[in-house]
Amino acid sequence: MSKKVIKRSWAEPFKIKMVEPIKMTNRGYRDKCVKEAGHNTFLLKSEDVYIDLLTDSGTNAMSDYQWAGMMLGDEAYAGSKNFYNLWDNVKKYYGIPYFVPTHQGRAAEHMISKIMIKQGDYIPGNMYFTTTRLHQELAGATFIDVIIDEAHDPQNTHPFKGNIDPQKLEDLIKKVGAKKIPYVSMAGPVNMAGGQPFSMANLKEIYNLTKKYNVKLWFDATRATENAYFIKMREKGYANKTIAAILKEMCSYFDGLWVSAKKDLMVNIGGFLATRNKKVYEEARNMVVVYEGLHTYGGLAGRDMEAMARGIEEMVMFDNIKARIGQVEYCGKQLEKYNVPLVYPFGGHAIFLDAKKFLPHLKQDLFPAQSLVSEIYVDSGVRGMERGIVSSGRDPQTGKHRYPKLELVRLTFPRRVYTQAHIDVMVESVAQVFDERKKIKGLKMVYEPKYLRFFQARFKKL
Ligand code: PLI
Repeated sequence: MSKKVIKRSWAEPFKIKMVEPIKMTNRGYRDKCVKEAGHNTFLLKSEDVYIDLLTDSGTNAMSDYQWAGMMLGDEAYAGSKNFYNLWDNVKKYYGIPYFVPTHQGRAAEHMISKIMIKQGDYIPGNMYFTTTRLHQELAGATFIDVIIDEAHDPQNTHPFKGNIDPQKLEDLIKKVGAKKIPYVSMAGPVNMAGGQPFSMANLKEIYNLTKKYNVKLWFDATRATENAYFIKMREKGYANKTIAAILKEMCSYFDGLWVSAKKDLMVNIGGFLATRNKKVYEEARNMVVVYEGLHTYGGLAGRDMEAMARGIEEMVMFDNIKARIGQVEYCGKQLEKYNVPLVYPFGGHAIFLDAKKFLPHLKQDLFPAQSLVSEIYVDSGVRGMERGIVSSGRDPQTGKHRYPKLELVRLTFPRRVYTQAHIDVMVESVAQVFDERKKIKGLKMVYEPKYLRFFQARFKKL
């Protein structure tokens, strides 16, 4: 037998059974579309988008196994069989006993914030997420970012930029008192930091710290399998563990968790809350009937819950997650060839462009990331999302813009949807816009809604 190492390129662990045609448009048409959308990619019509990298939320391609499950929907108002299948898999894979389904992640965030938070409380977290922080603030809390400093530096290559700084957390507990902190909000990977994971060692340290002060620890487990993948690849002692085992170990340190099933679970709609605390469960189960629907469907159809139950089984398959993160990595490496400024290390769900470095001639008040994402759409029909000053919103106390250190464009990969050739086109377009970056003059905000302004704000070109 030859000892020569044979090269094998990376490829997806699936083949395509059904296709959805996409419309090809020209630059003049897209220029008109983006003006009508107020230079906000959330306001574009999907049919005017060529490659849609706005989000990986609910935009995934389900497997034949999931579609087959959709046909087994038990659409009973109460006690649907699919609810019990889903609950079984939540117990089996997340290891948490009590469970309430919701129509998506923010509904679970709303419930847990209302149940746990009192006016004047503080919620420490590893950087913010838009909907998570808003629900915490609406419930009366002040959010405090306790992520490690490295997370705010796009060039820093720390392998676990999602880690919580234990010193920052302990200082906060000592300053405001543990009674004012109903829970620590820990996400993994951290979306706004560039899809950056936390390490198991950090999680254990934070777990011990919260136990010392009798503070609860809650998990935004929306993309938890990506965090588990990074632990397997980067942390000593985990290389031979399965994604399922790492996920279970991660969850074992938390008092409860919420999930937007539209990500890891590879479905188009869904979410849930899971807790170890019977009292919290009873309250959530009661709240869900006010805001979502009965506690055995939480705003979902039976068929959606079946697709979620089956999605849980697929999300922990190593080849699936490896291909997903492999696609992000491939994209990053291609963009590097053109010297496009990026966030490092490459994240789990998206490639993030560093708009401050991309457009150094634009002050943050001129919305560099918003300008950049709008230009990329005009260039090629590729749709991304702003993750900078617009997403960050205004400080509820002062009413002034928050000025985040990270001013980014996110190009997000729906699971099992686009091919390497789509990525190549996107890379060529970003490289072209980078070449012509000096022409970009910035934007002025002309309409700003009260909450989560990035979804609906409108802009005009300067
Ligand atoms: O979009 P929802 O309501 O199902 O989930 C809210 C939500 C919670 N946590 C995290 C980490 C998210 O990423 C998240 C939603 N993310 C979206 C929509 C995104 O485009 O990243």
